[in-house]
Amino acid sequence: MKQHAAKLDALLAGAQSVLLTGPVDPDGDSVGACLGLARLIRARHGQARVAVAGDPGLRYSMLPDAAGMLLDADIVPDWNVVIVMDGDKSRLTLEVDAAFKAANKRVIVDHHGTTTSEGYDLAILSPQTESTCGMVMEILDAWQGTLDPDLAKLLYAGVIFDTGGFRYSNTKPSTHRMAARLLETGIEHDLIAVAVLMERRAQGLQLSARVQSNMELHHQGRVSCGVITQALLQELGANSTDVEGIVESLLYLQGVQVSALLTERAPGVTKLSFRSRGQVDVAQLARSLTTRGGGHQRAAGATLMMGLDEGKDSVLKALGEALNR
Ligand SMILES: [Mn+2]
Repeated sequence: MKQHAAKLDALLAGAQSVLLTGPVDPDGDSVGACLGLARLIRARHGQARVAVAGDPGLRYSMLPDAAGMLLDADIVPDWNVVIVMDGDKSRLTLEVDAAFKAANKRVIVDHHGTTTSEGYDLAILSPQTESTCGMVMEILDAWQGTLDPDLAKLLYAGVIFDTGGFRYSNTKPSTHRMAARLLETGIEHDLIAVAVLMERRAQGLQLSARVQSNMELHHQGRVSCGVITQALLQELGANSTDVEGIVESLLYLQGVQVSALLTERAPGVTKLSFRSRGQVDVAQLARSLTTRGGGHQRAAGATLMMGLDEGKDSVLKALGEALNR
């Protein structure tokens, strides 16, 4: 990481403007990593205008600096450097993608195994790190920056999101060592855990109940599948943040190896989320369905340019083949 951090430092020297961004529908790790690295860059490259693109939603609005994030409508393609974090450029929103393409320098900082360095001036990739926030911690150390409580809150949000509160297989001794350093700054970590992992809107609980009661089991009970239509979202007054956590709730059923959740985005556009217990590499599976897919071995997603029924058929077919391999 030291060499990469030095390269990033050199690339940022003299930059007038830096835009950091995660993928569409940013999660706790991408919000924490973007806001965290933005703080480091502001402290080190004071000449630059630094901003983070994305909608923090209700869940992350309590994090430091979240109120200053730029919504898509406010993004003009006039940034010297665009840094994509925690998900590759295929998952940018239209407005951010325009800024990315217009930038002088393009950077990726990511831990997703399906992300490649192609199309970037600098690629900092670390699939072995549990979270992109863990990578920001390494950049902090390489730059000999200061870990203050606000930065610690941001990085803690990311590390607990991506490890499911230190429960997933990606949790390592280094993850706990990082968490210990974050807690030593005196942050109220329990409040971050409630906001990031536990609290939800009533609409989200109702949505979860409806998806669970209509869940289907396939392939001898090894696959659970849930479906969310636009009509259901409208009926409950639910939005995309209310969908968080539902695909996990379908995974830990006895016998289930993979859970799949299909959400209707628009007519002919379906968002797919996968979770796996490890037997099936769902990042590869998502990528095999579309180039707009990828993620981690046990947590992945894709945008399918097809309706819900067609999407479900192709997902179940691919899962059947993967399970019988
Ligand atoms: Mn991540």
